[in-house]
Amino acid sequence: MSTYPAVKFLTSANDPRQFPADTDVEVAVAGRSNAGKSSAINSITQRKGLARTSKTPGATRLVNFFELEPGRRLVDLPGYGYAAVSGEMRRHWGTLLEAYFRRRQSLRGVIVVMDVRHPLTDSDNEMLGLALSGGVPVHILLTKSDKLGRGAAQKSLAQVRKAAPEGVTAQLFSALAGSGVAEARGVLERLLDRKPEKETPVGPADPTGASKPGVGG
Ligand SMILES: Nc1nc2c(ncn2[C@@H]2O[C@H](COP(=O)(O)OP(=O)(O)O)[C@@H](O)[C@H]2O)c(=O)[nH]1
Ligand SMILES: [Mg+2]
Repeated sequence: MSTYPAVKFLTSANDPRQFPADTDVEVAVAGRSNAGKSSAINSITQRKGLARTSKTPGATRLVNFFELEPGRRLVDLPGYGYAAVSGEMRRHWGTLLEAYFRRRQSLRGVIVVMDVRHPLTDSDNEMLGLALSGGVPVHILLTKSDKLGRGAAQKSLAQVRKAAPEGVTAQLFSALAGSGVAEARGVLERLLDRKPEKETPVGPADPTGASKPGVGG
């Protein structure tokens, strides 16, 4: 049986005003274009077509929100690091990502997907910095591990664990071989269950309600 029998697409946002209501909990998935992010989301949720996979890098420009079950969301962030996009487009993505990490109260953790054969690129390191600036735990999925032999994959994992910022965890993953999927799902569940570091103040945090984005897009 599926862990998320009722998983469904919620909404796509091209602008922070289109983010769904910032209630309950969510985990974001980030990664370079073509790293294997959509494939990882489909494997973890056991839904083949949930997040679209593509052979066209840079195709996903939106923040896509999925509901795993009521009150628990998975967020597919726009892929980064694709050289062919215009400077203007890149600035738009950067602003959207920064807005997301700065305001999302419901964010409980970030999963960063990297190709096991070339992890921790400059843009990956920027993403780790951005994710950590949100004050939430970060977990790295080294995907496409089927592309390497066992020894080489383990070596890449050891190097990433050593080079990644303090507190960041990492694992091997393959959507194709189905390896590391249960481990990743376990991490996702633990992140969603995590209590936020800071106590939420009693009463309305924002009496004007101005920071509450509208539901839907
Ligand atoms: N061999 C292998 N290929 C993969 C794996 N995951 C994704 N891919 C391929 O990599 C390409 C990009 O995958 P996609 O999930 O769309 O990447 P995204 O751009 O990060 O969402 C597609 O051609 C996938 O079939 C994997 O675990 N192993
Ligand atoms: Mg994708």
